[in-house]
Amino acid sequence: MVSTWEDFYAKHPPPQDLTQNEQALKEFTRKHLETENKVVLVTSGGTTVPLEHNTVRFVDNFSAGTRGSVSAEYFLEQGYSVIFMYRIKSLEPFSRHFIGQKFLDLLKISGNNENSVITVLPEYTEKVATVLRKYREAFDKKKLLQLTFTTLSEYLWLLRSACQALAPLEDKAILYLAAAVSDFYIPSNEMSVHKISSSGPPTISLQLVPKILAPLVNLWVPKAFVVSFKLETDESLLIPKARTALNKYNHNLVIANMLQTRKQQVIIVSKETNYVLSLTNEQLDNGDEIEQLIVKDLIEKHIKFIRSKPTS
Ligand code: PAZ
Repeated sequence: MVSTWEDFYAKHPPPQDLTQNEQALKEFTRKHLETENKVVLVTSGGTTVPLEHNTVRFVDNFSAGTRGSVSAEYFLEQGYSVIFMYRIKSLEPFSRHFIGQKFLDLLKISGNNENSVITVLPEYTEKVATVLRKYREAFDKKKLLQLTFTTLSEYLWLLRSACQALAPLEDKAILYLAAAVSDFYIPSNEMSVHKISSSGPPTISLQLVPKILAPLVNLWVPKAFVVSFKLETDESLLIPKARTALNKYNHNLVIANMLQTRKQQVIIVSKETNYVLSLTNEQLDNGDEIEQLIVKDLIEKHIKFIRSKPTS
């Protein structure tokens, strides 16, 4: 059974930090509305689907948040302001360059136990400085707002609030929906309250998540430039499914990618055409990022989209 999106919101309470996030969204979009900046909402990382209210176990997915965090940096570089809505502990713009042990490998310690001095190794200083400058500029100029979600329900609540905040920007807003959002969930009223007992095999029944692109495109941000992503593992389904989504929701673009090759190749699917953006193996080895090509291509389309609208 598929419930409607209205049902979903009626049956799942808003996250506790929603009011605070809505305030931050309102301030951010008000400022950019006044200065007529272009703003992109980037969603990134995967949603979880809890199996219990007191959650011990949950269904998750593979997304690391690479697509979203890398794209956010390129949008900032192109002068866009960015609302980065991401799964807690997935990759974030700027800090993604220094995750895990890599971060410690950049540092040198000298002095003694009472008087330690920590510095960045000379061979890494330029890289750290470049990233740090961009990071400081984004935050000091208030061009980047980061908001988090973990569960599917938190994602859907925050997405709706972000759309409502972006709506006044009309065609100056891009929605770049790169998060890997679960297609299945357990409705709140069917979820076990406590940790599911392991005394026998549990029967877990998942339901389909209502398709949120429909209200998003038609009701929440009807004038924005909306880009969704389509991920498949069976190549023969990729383009047909991307095109079906485009025809069904009538938004601007679908970016289609295969799980195995997503860092090297994507297919841009619009109403008129579809074409490949890709990196050669050499470019990939050099550290080039496919998101740079995606964002460049998209911004050209967004500018044409804005120009095609009658000025009021
Ligand atoms: O986060 P990541 O870089 O590991 O993966 C990116 C991606 C494959 C999740 C994204 O490009 C995408 O296709 N998102 C939509 C997935 C879907 O719901 O079809």
